[in-house]
Amino acid sequence: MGHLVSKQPQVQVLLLGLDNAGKSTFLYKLKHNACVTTVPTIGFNVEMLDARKSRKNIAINLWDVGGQGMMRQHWQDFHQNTAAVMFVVDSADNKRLDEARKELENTLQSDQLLGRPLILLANKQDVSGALTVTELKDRFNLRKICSGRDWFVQPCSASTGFGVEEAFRRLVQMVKLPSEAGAVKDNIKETVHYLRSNNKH
Ligand SMILES: Nc1nc2c(ncn2[C@@H]2O[C@H](COP(=O)(O)OP(=O)(O)O)[C@@H](O)[C@H]2O)c(=O)[nH]1
Ligand SMILES: [Mg+2]
Repeated sequence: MGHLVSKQPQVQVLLLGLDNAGKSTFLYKLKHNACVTTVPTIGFNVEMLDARKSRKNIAINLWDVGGQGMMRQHWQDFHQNTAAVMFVVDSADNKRLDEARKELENTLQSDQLLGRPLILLANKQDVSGALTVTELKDRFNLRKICSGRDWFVQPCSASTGFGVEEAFRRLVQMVKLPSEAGAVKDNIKETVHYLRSNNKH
């Protein structure tokens, strides 16, 4: 069993965004199709999701490393092995949109993330007043800050499930497998070990 699992191509995907954007809600909706009551993430959540790509069974490890505090210093270490970034935005939180944009810009400027695809999740579309995809694209100046990489904006609501599966399908389409040119190596075990040992509370 362990043998079979380890033979499956694995890709590491980062789930980023400000605290309260809906990262954990999105992750649990995708994994368990459940709405769990989330608490602010301390440390990290990681879930392995099965998918099919290029006639192969693959595993996508989706890392929710927490939007705040001490985890930020570890982001650089993640970046190197990251095949794609999902960036979650609370589309209804007008006050923090600029903060979110800056965070995204910073993330995309990382050398280790050069050319990695970005999926921007325009979350909380169920809330009245939420920015539409078009509005968010303009507000974030996405065409400019995403030049040189594949990118896509997916409207969604992590709590109702709207757009969640679509976001995952899009991710599977855009991500490169470890066997493909430009892909990154798989080191989930080392990363988990690293994080556990750096995250003792
Ligand atoms: N209305 C609405 N609330 C959401 C949505 N996604 C997350 N939330 C709520 O936003 C809060 C923060 O969500 P959480 O997943 O913990 O955010 P995280 O800090 O990014 O992990 C929680 O109260 C969630 O229930 C959504 O799509 N719509
Ligand atoms: Mg969280």
